[in-house]
Amino acid sequence: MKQHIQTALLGPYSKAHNYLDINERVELETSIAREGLLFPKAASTYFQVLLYILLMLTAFPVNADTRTRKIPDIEYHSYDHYDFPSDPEGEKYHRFLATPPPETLSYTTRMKAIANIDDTPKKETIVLMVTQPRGEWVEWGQWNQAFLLIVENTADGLPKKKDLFKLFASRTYPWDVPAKTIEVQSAPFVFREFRSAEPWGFQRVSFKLIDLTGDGILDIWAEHAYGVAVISFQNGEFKAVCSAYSSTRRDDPIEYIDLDNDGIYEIRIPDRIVISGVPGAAYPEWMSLYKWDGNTYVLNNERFYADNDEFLIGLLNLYNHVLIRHGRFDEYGFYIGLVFYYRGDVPMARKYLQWIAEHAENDDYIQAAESLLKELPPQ
Ligand SMILES: [Ca+2]
Ligand SMILES: [Ca+2]
Repeated sequence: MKQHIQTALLGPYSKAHNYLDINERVELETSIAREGLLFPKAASTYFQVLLYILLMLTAFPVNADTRTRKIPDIEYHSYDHYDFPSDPEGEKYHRFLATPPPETLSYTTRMKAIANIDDTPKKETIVLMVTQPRGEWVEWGQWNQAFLLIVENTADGLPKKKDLFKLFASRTYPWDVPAKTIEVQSAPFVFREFRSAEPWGFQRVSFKLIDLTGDGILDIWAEHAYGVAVISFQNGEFKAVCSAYSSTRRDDPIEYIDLDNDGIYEIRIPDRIVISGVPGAAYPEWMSLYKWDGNTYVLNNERFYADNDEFLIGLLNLYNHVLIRHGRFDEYGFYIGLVFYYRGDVPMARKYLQWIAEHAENDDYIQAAESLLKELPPQ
């Protein structure tokens, strides 16, 4: 919550954006809290009080950055839930998906936006579509795969395709839509198998347009409960520049945030360290921080972990606790080694990572530790 409050006070969002973001966070977090995943009952009142404080804070103007950012001209349109399975106006975009889905599925248009997102003077229309199961038993909102379409609007009123992306899929599907696939993976050093029931039960999948890269051209931030994908117009084409899956049991939202107030956003993707084979072990949050390198988003975890004593102390405490009780510490040990690596503490990084390389049970940690050890300067 501390980070949220900081974001609310210092964040780069315009007031309108801030309000939207916070609302979305509240929606996501209250749904998580309701499920009792993060907050036991005793903590819920405390949680609510913090939410009220947060909402009050966001009611005040945020001046930090609005003076330099132009408010972009964007028109959003959401399709009505009750027009299930689809709205005829939204259906006109389904032809770009070309392939009819299997009989058990249908295409639904979720939302669109009209704004200029490339180097042509005209505005583009950006459309988010999903496949969803058919049938009376299906709840509105269940979906299997998402597609993002970018079209230009021609003089004769017929939209013309500029690009089409497969965004998120709850598994690999057999039908062949002529689209670029964004291979969404867990962030580096997060070795959680991405699993999901099919179809996804959570309803929300959406996008917003914001200039993340600071070049004056709006980028596409597409998000759902399990992950994010960012599409940016670069060197004459639309490209995926950042994407990751994350755990829905994270404490913090996936978010973009301008940490140094230079007009270029960093991206923070929190996840959970899963501890296997140790009953009752705490699953700490692991943050992956990305920065824009002028071309794409690259991992910049040094920025997050190098001076983060609090995180390291927390992890060391968990490590000691598990070590005493269970004699097992593979995952904590790996991440402690990794934090020392980011802090530039070579002897400590080597000590922990060497142990993992030689003794850990999970091959993912062994391989990652070995590759990190090679990056360290020779002894
Ligand atoms: Ca344009
Ligand atoms: Ca941009």
